[in-house]
Amino acid sequence: LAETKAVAAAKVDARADKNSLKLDVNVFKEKIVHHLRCTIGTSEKKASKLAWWQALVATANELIFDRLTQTQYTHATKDTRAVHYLSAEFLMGRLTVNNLVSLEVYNTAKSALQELGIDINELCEEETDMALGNGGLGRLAACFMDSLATLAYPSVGYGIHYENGLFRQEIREGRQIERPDSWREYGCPWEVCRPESVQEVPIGGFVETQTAPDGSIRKVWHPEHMIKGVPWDIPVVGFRGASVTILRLWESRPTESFNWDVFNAGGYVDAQNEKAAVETISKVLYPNDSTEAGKMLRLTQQYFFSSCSLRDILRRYNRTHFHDYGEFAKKIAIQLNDTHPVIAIPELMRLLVDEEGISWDAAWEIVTEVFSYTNHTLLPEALEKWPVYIFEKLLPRHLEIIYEINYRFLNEVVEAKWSGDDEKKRKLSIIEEGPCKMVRMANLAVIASRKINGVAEIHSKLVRENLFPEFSTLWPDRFCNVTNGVTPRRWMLACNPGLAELYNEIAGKDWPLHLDSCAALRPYADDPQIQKRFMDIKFKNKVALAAEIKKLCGVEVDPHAMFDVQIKRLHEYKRQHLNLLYILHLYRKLLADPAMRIVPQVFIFGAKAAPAYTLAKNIIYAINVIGDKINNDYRIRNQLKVVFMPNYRVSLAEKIIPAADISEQISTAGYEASGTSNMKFSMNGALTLGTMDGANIEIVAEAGVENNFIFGMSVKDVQELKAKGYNPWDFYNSNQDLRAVVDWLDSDFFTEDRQALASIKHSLLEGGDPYMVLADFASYCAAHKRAEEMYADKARWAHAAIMNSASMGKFSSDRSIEDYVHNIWKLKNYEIKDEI
Ligand code: F58
Repeated sequence: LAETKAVAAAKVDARADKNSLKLDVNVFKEKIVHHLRCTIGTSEKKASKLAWWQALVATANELIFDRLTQTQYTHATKDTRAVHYLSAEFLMGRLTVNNLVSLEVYNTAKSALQELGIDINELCEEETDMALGNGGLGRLAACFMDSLATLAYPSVGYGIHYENGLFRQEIREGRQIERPDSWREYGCPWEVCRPESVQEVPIGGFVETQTAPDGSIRKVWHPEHMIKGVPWDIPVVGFRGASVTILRLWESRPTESFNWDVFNAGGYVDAQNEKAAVETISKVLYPNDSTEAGKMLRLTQQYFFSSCSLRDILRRYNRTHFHDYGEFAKKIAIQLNDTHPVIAIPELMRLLVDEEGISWDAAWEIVTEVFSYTNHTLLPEALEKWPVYIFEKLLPRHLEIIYEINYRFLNEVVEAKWSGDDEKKRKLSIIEEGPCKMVRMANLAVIASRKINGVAEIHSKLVRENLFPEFSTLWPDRFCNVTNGVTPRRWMLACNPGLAELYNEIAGKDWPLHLDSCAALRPYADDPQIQKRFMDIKFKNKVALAAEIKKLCGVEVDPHAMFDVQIKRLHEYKRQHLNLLYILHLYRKLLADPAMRIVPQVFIFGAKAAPAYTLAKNIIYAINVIGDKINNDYRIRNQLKVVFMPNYRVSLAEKIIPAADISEQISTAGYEASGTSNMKFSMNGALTLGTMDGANIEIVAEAGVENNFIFGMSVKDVQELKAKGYNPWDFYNSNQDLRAVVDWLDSDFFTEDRQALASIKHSLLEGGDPYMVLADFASYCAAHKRAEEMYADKARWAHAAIMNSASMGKFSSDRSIEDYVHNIWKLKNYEIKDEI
């Protein structure tokens, strides 16, 4: 009894301690100083900013780990059904501000630091972004983790613990230079290594067919190597501490036994080589969707993290179900984020059939209940295919399993539907025949998944009708849509405190949990006072961005000018070069008529190009040299500025988006699956200048097409023009303005490296203009003109900005997650009590 009382008393103490840490500035201050001394091992006098930041994180971690334990306790005792989100990318960005805001201690921490003479903003700048992703796909996964934690759904994110995230971009003489991004060179204080959950994964070797005396056949894989997977856990804090979810990232290491054998045999150097080879697996994130290089390594990465994750899932399941797989599909949902983790499908078959001794049919039933697949692109070159010969080398048993899945599918399913139709079989087969036989990962995903979703209405329709028409005839109920969303905690509350305060007043403080409630601002869209308040917030954000531009680019911009922003991966389909052609067009008009006065405009770009994507790099170069020329041309009287902000990443987006007036979303219709920055911009009161593509369509349906600037061909127009035969020369020859700017690229007006800019012209004409830039040019110019006119009418602009911001309820990632939960994952959430 005495002991129980002591334990109870300790619990009460712990709770009181936590609460005071949340509420009391002095306690927070003491904790930071305590961690500075006892966790980081320095003193107030000596501490660097980095050390103070680490001490701040250690203080926050006290609250986070406590909540994590409570979450895990609740889920374990209730034996919950959980979703496992497998993604090769999680673009988490920085965590400090978000975690402090979610824990509701941001203001306490700020005051505590202030009393210690430290500015919290400066400390937060110490944190390196976790750039473990390329763009939208990786950032979506990060937003989903935030929503899963906030909505308290049992869930785990699984990915790769890349040593180097996406490269750091430097701009030298206008050109992109890639530098390594070692985001955790000195450790990352948010992550925890979990040696107790290490996994070992076999790879390579050969498969032996054993025949038992009764004639039955058994397959035995003799792998060549074992790879150790070491898990690193990053806790993801739900808003107001609703729950804490884990993002588990796998790091590859050599197994001790292998190294030891080689070492004993006298092969120290060989052992080191082996170590290096294995460590390479989690070394770098692939930014490349345009070359063949590194294919082996990339497939190895995908298999490595998928296998580690499945083993982890099985281990946890078997703790309570003791290898009885009858409940497996009831407890486990696995979401495949694009085709990158699709190798998990044959791997789960292999684990169940070869290692757990389950029959093929029973295993297939489980697999097809558990997996679902999200498609993020229709671009044929981005649909992954792996050469069969690579599979033979790395994953010989998986290849056999894939053949078996394919055989059964073609002979049972396709044959039943389209008897004798070899053409259908050829098209639907997982294996593509040809000089180099390939494994089509998307076909494998569709054949094995319970649900297949696109990421915006129009995209899901195109997935059904254009990408997988036969599959959707076979299994119409498998196909569905889940429109993307973004977390309002990061993309409004944390990055735009001025706007957050306005919504607190108008919509109440729960708006970050119920974004629909922001609609309360709509009735005020024409109220002069609210308009002024809204636009003052925007102006303040623009002043801050102007300072950042000065710091990073050395260019002076006027915050009164219209800030026109395009930030996203650099790709021809996203058409940064269409934007550039318009800038050239404006510049030309200004030069032609020195008396001309336009709405002053600042064009802001941020983009990384895949290192091997030459044309994309040339577009970056063109933006920089053209910008340089324009920014220094006194003749145009500062009416036009062009800046390329280097090293675009999540933390930079957080500074740019709240300051934007115009959001450029100008992909060729049918190519941008959804887009997610379009949602972030609208939430923060920017107007979309965009095509009817991806989620733009749904955004303007919510915010009003009259409050945005839609232009260009629709998906149908694009299809029709393509069918008719698109000839860019027709547009070039018939539009003088267009011809002038395209020709300007092929001159030495902007640079001596004429070739670089001329390559853009070349792709638009001789190259056939694959993304129909020229076809949309005139309509794009007209949309710009409408935007400039509206910007000159302050009240009309403020109305549109407010209507956009206040109408984005649908695009909270909480809504996306609820859609996944109800239509795909079928989960229940649980209140996490503060009880242990
Ligand atoms: C993006 N895909 C889509 N891929 O382009 C975008 O429309 C969508 O909103 C977003 O996914 C989320 O659904 C994307 O970001 C990549 O980054 C590739 C990953 C593999 C290497 C090449 C880039």
